[in-house]
Amino acid sequence: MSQIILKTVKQKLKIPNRFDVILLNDDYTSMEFVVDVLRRFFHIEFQAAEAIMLKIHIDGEAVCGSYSYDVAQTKIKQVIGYSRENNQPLMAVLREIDL
Ligand code: TYC
Repeated sequence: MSQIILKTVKQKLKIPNRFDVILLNDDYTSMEFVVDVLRRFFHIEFQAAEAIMLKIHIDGEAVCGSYSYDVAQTKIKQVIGYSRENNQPLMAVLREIDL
């Protein structure tokens, strides 16, 4: 007797990982410079950039945007490169978002 075997193939759809880019506070980077960075690399308007900068100043850090891994890494390189060119110690890090 012939048999028909039905197989269900589970499609694994992987949700792409997202990463927060976080700026860290320090005692030396000027507030104006951080606002410039937020506008230049994260396309945040002036008032929102000022609010985020102050949040970093008070809390020690703030999320500036969330991106795919490659874009997040590029943002961090851009921020750190631009900061060093301008003799500022500003640091940016990446954190994976739990989805
Ligand atoms: N704490 C800095 C100061 O008082 C300002 C600052 C804000 C530095 C945010 C870094 O990511 C930063 N000049």
